[in-house]
Amino acid sequence: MDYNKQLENLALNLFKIDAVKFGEFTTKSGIKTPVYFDLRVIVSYPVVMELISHLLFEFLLKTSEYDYFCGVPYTALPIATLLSVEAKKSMLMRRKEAKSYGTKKVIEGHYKLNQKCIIVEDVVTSGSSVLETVKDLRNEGLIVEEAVIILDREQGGKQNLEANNVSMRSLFTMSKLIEILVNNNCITEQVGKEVKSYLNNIHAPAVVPSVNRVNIPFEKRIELSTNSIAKQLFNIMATKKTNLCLSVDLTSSTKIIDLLEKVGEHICLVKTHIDIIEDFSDNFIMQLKQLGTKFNFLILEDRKFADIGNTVSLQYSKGIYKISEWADCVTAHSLSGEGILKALNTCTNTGSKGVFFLAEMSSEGNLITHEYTEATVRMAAKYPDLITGFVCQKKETFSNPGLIQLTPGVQLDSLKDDFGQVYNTPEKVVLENGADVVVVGRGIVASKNPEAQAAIYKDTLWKCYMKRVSGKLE
Ligand code: S5P
Repeated sequence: MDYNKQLENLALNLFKIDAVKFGEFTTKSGIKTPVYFDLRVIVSYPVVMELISHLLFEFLLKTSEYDYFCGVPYTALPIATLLSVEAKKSMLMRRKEAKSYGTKKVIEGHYKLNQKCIIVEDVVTSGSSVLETVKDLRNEGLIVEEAVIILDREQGGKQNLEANNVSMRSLFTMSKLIEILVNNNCITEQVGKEVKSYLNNIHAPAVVPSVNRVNIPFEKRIELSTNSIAKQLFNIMATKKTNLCLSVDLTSSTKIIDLLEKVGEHICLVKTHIDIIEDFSDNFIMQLKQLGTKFNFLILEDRKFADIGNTVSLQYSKGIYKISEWADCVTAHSLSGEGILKALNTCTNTGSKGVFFLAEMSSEGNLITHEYTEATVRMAAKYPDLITGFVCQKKETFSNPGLIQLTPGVQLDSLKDDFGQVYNTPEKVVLENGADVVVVGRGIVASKNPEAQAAIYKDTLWKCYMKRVSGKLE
């Protein structure tokens, strides 16, 4: 039987067993609704349970890659169990309340860090129940990026989940279910119309993205990273106790090397704009790499790739600079699409590489919109081995604790430059805005005593970070 026929069969069964009802009800999110879906009853109907799990497996899960299922308690638990048996994949169980004795575990079952868990849920209205489960699983170091649902009420839940980096697929949307029930004379056209107009008018409130990555110490985030440069950078930060990235925006290679000799001990990362250097040479690269080894910092070439993939692959590996041969990581825009990441990914056969993807910018009047930022974060999720983190300004931008937030536009005092750069203080970017690595350029480079200034930035930023992870925020 084809998908639509089987779906119709399920819809009629659900109606027959009173799992979908029409009248006046209030949902868990406090929304009044003329239609109510109550799947708790399915435990009394094994044939319906089997049909649901079979459809979820056949049509939504067959091509996915994952290690575990976790049902949102309680209604989805039997479905997750059946799926687990059908797919021969383990299941995890989330407790609603942690045990007050013994292990105090929230997640039951055996699991390993960085393995993928798929969420199973019956109905999504706002997505908040799914997100509670996602949060607990992520706190345990599991990767949660997908949810499969029986019914999407189409009231904003899908968008709320996407804002938290969870993509959602469902067997039915509410409109599809209503259409089937009207076509089969289970409900009148009038009831169908009422439900449709209700769906158009009532939306679930937006759910604030979970932001707990900012409370996890760098050393714990090493294990949560899937990109080797992010792992190295977290490690350097934790051991050197610095989250300062120096942007060496100088045009003379000798000046850059002299400066790094002085400040190398204070930084975890150096950020270059290789094309502004007037006396570039291979010798400069050699010296830069030697300093990186001597002081234990990584090199980020801020090339901000933005062209089509083929051009980017040439810009990355050819020309005078041959960036791919020496930069540990690079910056790239998402503007021209996924081709950029594909290109950078294929050129990374020379060892471990990383990309900081530009999701937001610090400059006044930049054209990046909220939608652009969200789409950038979603695009990055497809390249877990390549992406080191995001260049961004806000902690809400992404939630994956294995990725690094790199935030530029920081100075101790000045507010703006003459060309629209907007500065925030170290306190603001680390404590309020969630910056992990903080980029400082002219705040150090243009000061009278860069060495002393770098030490001040390093100490100030590290104190803010320590305060943030200690949880003692006012
Ligand atoms: O949004 C951004 C992204 C970047 S990478 N805003 C930025 O300022 N940058 C870079 O950070 C910019 O190219 C420059 O190299 C550095 C900030 O330098 P500063 O002198 O203003 O601290």
